[in-house]
Amino acid sequence: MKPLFSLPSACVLSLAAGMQVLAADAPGFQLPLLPYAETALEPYISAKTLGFHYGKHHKTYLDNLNKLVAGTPWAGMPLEEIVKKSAGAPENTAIFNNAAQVWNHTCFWQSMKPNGGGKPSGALLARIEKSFGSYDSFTNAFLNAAVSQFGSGWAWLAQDGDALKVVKTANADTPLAHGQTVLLACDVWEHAYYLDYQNRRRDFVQIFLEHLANWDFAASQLK
Ligand code: MN3
Repeated sequence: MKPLFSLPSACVLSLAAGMQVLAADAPGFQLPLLPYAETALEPYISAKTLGFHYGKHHKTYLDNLNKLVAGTPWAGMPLEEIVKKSAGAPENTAIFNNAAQVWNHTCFWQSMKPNGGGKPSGALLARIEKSFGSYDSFTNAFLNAAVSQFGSGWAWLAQDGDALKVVKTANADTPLAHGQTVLLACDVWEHAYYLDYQNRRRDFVQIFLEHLANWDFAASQLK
């Protein structure tokens, strides 16, 4: 499969820039391509899970968003701007939910790679150790956030000012709407893991950290 955006990895994200191109080139937003094959994350995430998650869940958010913004001033905006401008406004809840979920899932696909996970290195590790004390403290915080998110939501490694933080959000909410920069996203909605792990969310998130986390992506997002 082709990469998510046909750019060298150093400039892959800028999600905003990539999405802007997609918005300008098509009558609506288009589903970004997965950065790997649907089988690429096996045995940790099955092709069945990834196929449904990308081809049904992600695509449905995208289709809903395109229907909601068609013929409105939202239609010409970059995706990130829609997320930021619709956040917190009750009359824009449906637009926010679908726009944020399109953005969040694009981030999630980038946050994983085959043979990923384990301890990062270099500047990213130094920043993690500075903010959390140690890599183990970070993984504990990330696991706890992911497991304690009641119901559907997300666990994130985000940058807030100079500090790295572990953040959990409910439903479609995203650090992007709170002025934070996303370094790593983990979807903890049941559809992300139920076919492979049933109710064992902690096992899924542990596997995510040990075998899937794309630290190259996270490092590329550091400011
Ligand atoms: Mn999902």
